[in-house]
Amino acid sequence: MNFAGRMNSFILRGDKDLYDTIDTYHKVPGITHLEFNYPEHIKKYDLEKIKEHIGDMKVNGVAMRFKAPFINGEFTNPDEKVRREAIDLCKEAIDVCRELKGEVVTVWQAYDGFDYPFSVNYEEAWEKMVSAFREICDYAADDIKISIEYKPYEPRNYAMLDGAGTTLLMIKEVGRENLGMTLDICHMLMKHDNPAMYAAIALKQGKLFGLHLNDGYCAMDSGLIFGTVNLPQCIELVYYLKKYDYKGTLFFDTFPIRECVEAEVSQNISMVKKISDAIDKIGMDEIERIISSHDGVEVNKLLMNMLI
Ligand SMILES: [Mn+2]
Repeated sequence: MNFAGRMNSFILRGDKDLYDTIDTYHKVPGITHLEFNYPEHIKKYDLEKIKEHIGDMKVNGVAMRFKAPFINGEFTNPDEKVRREAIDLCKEAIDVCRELKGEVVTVWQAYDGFDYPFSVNYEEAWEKMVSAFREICDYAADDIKISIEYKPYEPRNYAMLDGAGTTLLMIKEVGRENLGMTLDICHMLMKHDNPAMYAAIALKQGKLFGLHLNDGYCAMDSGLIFGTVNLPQCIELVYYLKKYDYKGTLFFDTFPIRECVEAEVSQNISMVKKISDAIDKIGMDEIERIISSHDGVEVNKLLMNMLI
């Protein structure tokens, strides 16, 4: 399995910069890939020096972090000049992703949303997103994937791409092979989207381009250790990853603020592996049989067997 940890888990603690963080991830057992925020982790640093520190580690990709000039929207910004800057920033991220030998640019549109009724022309905003994604996907051509990470709200009260269904609709309308979806469990829980259900649908369509593993209590983007709150749903998600033999990188989008970061990352890896082992012990065929029984009691027995 491929695993990546979050750079900011170390950087935001204040005692490590990006280079130290890369060096530290080299030493965390199980971590195979690195993932960078753009422009956040790249512009302040030297790209050649970053590559030196990456060494023999693999890079999964680059994730867009839109800040100050985009607070009124990225691809839906009413100011065409700002909208253009957002698209160009994605193209820069694609260049950096290529340079670092990454595979996917993740796009979280923090500000393409709204706060007040009557403050956005929804049809026009939708069209602006479709055309922006087409341009970005065409620039990425066939060597880089573009993956939409939806989040239902925060920092806006409403996001335009607010759920898995809306995101899949956007992907379908854009109609580009290299456009897919990144599912973040906390974001899904905030929307009341069941992680396994949309992972299964996206996997079936070949559109699951990224996974952000974490856990939480639904109301906020909690960023807790995978499987610590909604364990049955997390087990169900891993079952579908195994069913479709998912080969992508599992990125832990968690926020160890009080915990030892290395220990927290290791615990996430250990949780995924333990769940995977528990599934193997029962067997995929047996789980499939229980699913097809549509029997809540049988399902509960399955969970109990997994936990013993
Ligand atoms: Mn995420």
